[in-house]
Amino acid sequence: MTDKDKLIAAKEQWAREGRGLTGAPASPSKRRLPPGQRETLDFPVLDLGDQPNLSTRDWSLSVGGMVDNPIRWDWRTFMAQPQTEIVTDIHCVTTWSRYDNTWAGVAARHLLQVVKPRPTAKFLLLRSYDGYTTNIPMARFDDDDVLLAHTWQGESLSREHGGPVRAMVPKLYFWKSAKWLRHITFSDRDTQGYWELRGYHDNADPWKEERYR
Ligand SMILES: Nc1nc2c(c(=O)[nH]1)N[C@H]1C(S)=C(S)[C@@H](COP(=O)(O)O)O[C@H]1N2
Ligand SMILES: [Mo]
Repeated sequence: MTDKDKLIAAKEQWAREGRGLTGAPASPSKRRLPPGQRETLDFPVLDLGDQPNLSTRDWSLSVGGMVDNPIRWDWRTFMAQPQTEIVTDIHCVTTWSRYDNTWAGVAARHLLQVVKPRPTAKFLLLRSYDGYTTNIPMARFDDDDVLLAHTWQGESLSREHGGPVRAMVPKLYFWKSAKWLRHITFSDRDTQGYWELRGYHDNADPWKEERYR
């Protein structure tokens, strides 16, 4: 097995064992830290081991499925959209949390205004340039802190952290925040993504400890 296969196998095993699950409520003195999490000051890199090397010229985002106005944005068009800045805490299912990350990019709510999902569209599937996929309920994507981010802490998002553009869905575990974002499909049906097919939760709310199914 390669290192990458070993890491994936280990994470599948943790999902089966329910690793990280405490069942405990968040302690009131640590309201900021969801149950079973601990704060880290560095910014670990986690992915499937294949980090696409995309210049902004190679990158584009397409959005389709149950929307009235499908789009394909190249870098220039993406950057011409209204820009938003947010500060978020990151909560990774592997139990690290990182506070106060400043992100800049295009708000999910702006994207929704542009593509106009049909009322029947209740689920999103995000697809990335490394083949990664993850599903997000519409109700969680349609939030004022969800961003398609190109900047972290004032710097262009690095390749290892998902540049040129990644999703940032602060209220869900970090695996929902797809790096190297390529495509979003809206659907009336929930299609599981890479980790969801391997035992991770469809909703992924850290405050409810929705780590695994
Ligand atoms: N495209 C892509 N996005 C991804 C992943 C991946 O393998 N590929 N891994 C996810 C997981 S499991 C985590 S914890 C975070 C890690 O993001 P980071 O490397 O910036 O810390 O990215 C998520 N987004
Ligand atoms: Mo993860």
